[in-house]
Amino acid sequence: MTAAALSETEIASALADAESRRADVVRFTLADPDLDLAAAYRVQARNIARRTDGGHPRVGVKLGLTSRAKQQQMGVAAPLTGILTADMTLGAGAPVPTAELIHARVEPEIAFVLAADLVGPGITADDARAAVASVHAALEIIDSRYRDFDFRLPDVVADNASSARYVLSSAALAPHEIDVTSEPVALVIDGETVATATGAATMGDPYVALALAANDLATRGDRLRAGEVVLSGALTDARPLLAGTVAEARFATLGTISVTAE
Ligand code: OOG
Ligand code: MG
Repeated sequence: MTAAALSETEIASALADAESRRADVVRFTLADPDLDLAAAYRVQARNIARRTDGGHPRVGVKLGLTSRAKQQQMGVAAPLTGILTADMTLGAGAPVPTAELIHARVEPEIAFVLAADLVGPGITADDARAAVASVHAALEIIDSRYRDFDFRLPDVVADNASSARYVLSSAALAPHEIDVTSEPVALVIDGETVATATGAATMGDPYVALALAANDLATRGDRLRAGEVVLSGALTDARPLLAGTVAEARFATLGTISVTAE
C-alpha cells in the first residue's frame, strides 16, 4: 500500500519532527511523484519561518549539488539553495554534537561573506565577486532527514538542502587575494586524505555558484543580503562524520579548518 500524498503543511511538520526527534523519514516523492519544486521551496520556507520565529534568525544561504562529485554521489543532477539560520553556526573549535543528528556527513566548501546585497535576476559571476567582502574555508555538516540520504530534488529542497551545521574559518581573504577557481582542497578524515578537488569543482567557478544563488532566490522574490554567509557547495563528495572523528578541509591558500565530532 502506498501512503497518501501529504499536504505542504504536513510535509513541513514531518520534516521538523524528524529533525527534532532525530528519526529519519522516507522521501515524500515515493507517495507523491508529482511533488513539484515550487511546493518544495514553500515547505522549506515554512520550516525556516519556524526557526526564525523560534529566535534563530537567518544568517545566510547555501548552495547544494553544485559539483559533479556531489551530483553523482546523491543521484540528483541539479543545484539547489537552502537557508542558513543562527542555530546552524558552529563556533571555531566547537564540537559537532552528533547525538543531535541522524547520520551526519561532512564536506569541504568555499564560503563567502557579502559586503553588499546581490539581487537577481541577471547576476553574473563578476557581479557576484564584486559583492564579496571576504572568502573563507568552510566545512558543512549535512544531515538529511531522509532514510539513507535517499531523495529526489523536491525532497531535498523541502528538507532545506540537508542543512544541519557549518563552520567558517576565522581567517579570511579579500577576493583579489585568492583565485578561488584554482584553489586546491583536501578533505582529511582522522589524518587520511579521502578526497581532493579545486574550486573549479563548483560549476567551474565558485562565483558562478554565488551568482546562481542570487538568481535562484530572485525567482522566489528573495535576495542575498550584505553581511550574509553563502556556502558555495561541496567541492568533493561528503563523508560520514562519526563520533570521535576529526575532519579537516586543508586548503592551499585559505588554510585549514577542522571539526571534531563528539
Ligand atoms: C544535499 C545537500 C548538498 C552540497 O554542498 O552539495 C550540499 C545532500 O547531499 O544531502 O550541501
Ligand atoms: Mg554543502
